[in-house]
Amino acid sequence: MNETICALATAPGGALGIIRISGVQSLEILSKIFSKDLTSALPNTIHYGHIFSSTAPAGSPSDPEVLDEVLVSVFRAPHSYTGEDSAEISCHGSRYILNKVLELLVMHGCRMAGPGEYTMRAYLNGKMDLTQAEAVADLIASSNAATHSLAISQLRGGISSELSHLREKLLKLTSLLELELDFSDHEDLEFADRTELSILTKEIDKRITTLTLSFESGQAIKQGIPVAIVGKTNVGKSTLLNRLLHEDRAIVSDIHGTTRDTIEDTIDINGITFRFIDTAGIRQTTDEVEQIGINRTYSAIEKARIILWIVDQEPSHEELSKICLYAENKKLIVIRNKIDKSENKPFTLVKIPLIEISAKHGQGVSDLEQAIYLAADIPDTSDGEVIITNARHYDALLRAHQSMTRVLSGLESDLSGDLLSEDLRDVLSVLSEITGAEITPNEILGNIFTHFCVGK
Ligand SMILES: Nc1nc2c(ncn2[C@@H]2O[C@H](COP(=O)(O)OP(=O)(O)OP(=O)(O)O)[C@@H](O)[C@H]2O)c(=O)[nH]1
Ligand SMILES: [Mg+2]
Repeated sequence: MNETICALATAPGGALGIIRISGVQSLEILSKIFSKDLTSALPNTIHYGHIFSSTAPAGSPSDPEVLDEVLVSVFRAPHSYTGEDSAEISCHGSRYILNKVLELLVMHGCRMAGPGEYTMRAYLNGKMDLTQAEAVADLIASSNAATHSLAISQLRGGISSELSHLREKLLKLTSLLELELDFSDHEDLEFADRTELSILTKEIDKRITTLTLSFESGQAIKQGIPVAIVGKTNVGKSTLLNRLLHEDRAIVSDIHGTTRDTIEDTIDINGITFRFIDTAGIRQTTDEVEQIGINRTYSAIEKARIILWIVDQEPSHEELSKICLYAENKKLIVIRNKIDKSENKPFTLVKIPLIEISAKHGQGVSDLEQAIYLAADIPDTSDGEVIITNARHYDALLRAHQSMTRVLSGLESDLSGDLLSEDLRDVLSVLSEITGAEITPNEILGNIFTHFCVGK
């Protein structure tokens, strides 16, 4: 933390490159290679000047030792990203220039920053908590509206404030229990009765459980929601995949059993990434390779969140019950394909959404996309709903839930208050672990920040 660090913050290849410096000596070191003395520069100011490649900057801008014309933004502690004195040099994007500037900074006393070191300093200097620091990495990695919205809401303290509400309630519960412990020999004092404590415990645990359950949606949003396209051979599964992707990704033919292996690709619908998996058509076969493909169809069904079951005629009673069996606990959409063919007769289904399309010619496909989007059932973060996307948070919340379950059964079996408050203290400490409010071991910090890019 005492060292001044530097790194390239932008990806190579652009017209400009930004080099970040942070630490007590930032402005002193920078002044040694810049045409102006910045040691007393005001906070949040921008300075135009030159970077000199020689150690002793000589006078005029036309000096042959000028390396680049740059803009330097100056930030002062504590009002900077890291909370330290820092600067950003906007250079021209040449690899040579950027490497040379970094070399000069290191020569004058900077150290090259490790991955995520700026954000780690921001956390250690109290500029943000751990969940917000993690959100920075998610924000940089966000690739669509949904992942962006999750990262922004976490960065703006969505999870932190949710956890602080929980913390308040837990403290209330702990204090009620401890009151009982401290004054249990005063018979004339009245304490909150245990039913009341159970109600409060259940309320807290319910919230924790909702958060842990949201992890599945969080993961799905981050990795793309898996959608399996299944059905008998030749019903048009691959044609639909190609239609959704707007490209000839899978081989289409009127030979039954064309698709042997699963084929996967992603598209965004209304800002959410869906991972479509085209599968081998299901039928009885003696072909060994085809059978392997069909087995893969079943495992794709298992992993999917949404199942698009395609038919090109009314499914038999037997097929329908098979469909319902496989789609148990999943969102199911039955698709009647090839509506452009006159021999393909309409039918209705009870309680199962049915969409009619022509994968070949495009009719009904945008309705299908909307149905898929709705089936994803993604909670809306814009109205403050918190979704857990991080495995570290999920793991901690699961532990919190386990402790709360122990508290609840302890309350119901009249366990003594001191044993109960021990579990409650565990929950409080788990919540602090998520936000990093308690001292976080270096190993965990290392784990979190190594996944960052250098320069952030
Ligand atoms: N008329 C019409 N033909 C279609 C439509 N969709 C698919 N087809 C045709 O149906 C045949 C089978 O299409 P595929 O997409 O290969 O079917 P599949 O379900 O992937 O078949 P398998 O991979 O063998 O399981 C092809 O000849 C397609 O051109 C449609 O909407 N209308
Ligand atoms: Mg196919």
